[in-house]
Amino acid sequence: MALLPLLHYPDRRLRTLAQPIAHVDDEVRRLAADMAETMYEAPGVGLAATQVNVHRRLIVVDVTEDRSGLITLINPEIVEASEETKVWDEGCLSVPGFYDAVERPDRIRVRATNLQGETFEVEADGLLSVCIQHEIDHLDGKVFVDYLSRLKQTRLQDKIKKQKERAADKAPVLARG
Ligand code: K1U
Ligand code: ZN
Repeated sequence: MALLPLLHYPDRRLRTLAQPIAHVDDEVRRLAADMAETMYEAPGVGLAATQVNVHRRLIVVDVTEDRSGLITLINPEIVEASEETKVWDEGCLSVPGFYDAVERPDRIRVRATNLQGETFEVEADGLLSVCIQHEIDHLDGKVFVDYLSRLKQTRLQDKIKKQKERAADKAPVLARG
C-alpha cells in the first residue's frame, strides 16, 4: 500500500469531473486501498479520488472513532435526499486548517458498487451523510468552500496566497554559479 499526495485548493485539477468506473479490477482495488491508507494517515473521515489527482468515481469514508467502519463507494449516486437540511462545520484535506458551516440535506440514500463489483445501498444521516455528500461533490469538481459567500472565498484565497509567500520567503536561497 502507499500514501498518495493530495491536491490542495485552489488547484484547478480539483475542478475535474471524475469519470465512471466501468470495471472493478485489481487496479481499482489497489487505488481504494491506497486512498484508505492516505485518509487514515491524514487523518480524515473521507477521501475522493479527485483529491489524489485520479479522476475516477471512487470515494472512501470512515466516520467511526475506532476506524473500523471503512466504506468504499464506486460510482456513488444519491438516489434520495431528505427535504430537511442540517448545517455542519465541514473541513477538507484539500483545504487544511479551514472549517466552515455548510447546509446540506440531513439524510440521504446512496447507491454504489463495492470492491466485488456488486451494487449496494447505504442510508446515511449525521456525519456519514455530510461526508458522503462532500466526497461526491469532489467527484463533480466541487469543493465545500464553493458554498460559502464570495467574501469568505476571497479571504480564504488571500490567506493561502500569504501562506505561500511566507513559505517561499523562508525557503533557503540556493547558491548560484
Ligand atoms: O474530503 C475530505 O477532504 C475529507 C474531509 C471529510 C469531511 C469532514 C467533515 C465534514 C465533511 C467532510 C475530512 O476528513 S476533514 C478532517 C476531519 O474532519 C476529521 C479528521 C479526523 C477525525 C475527525 C474528523
Ligand atoms: Zn474535501
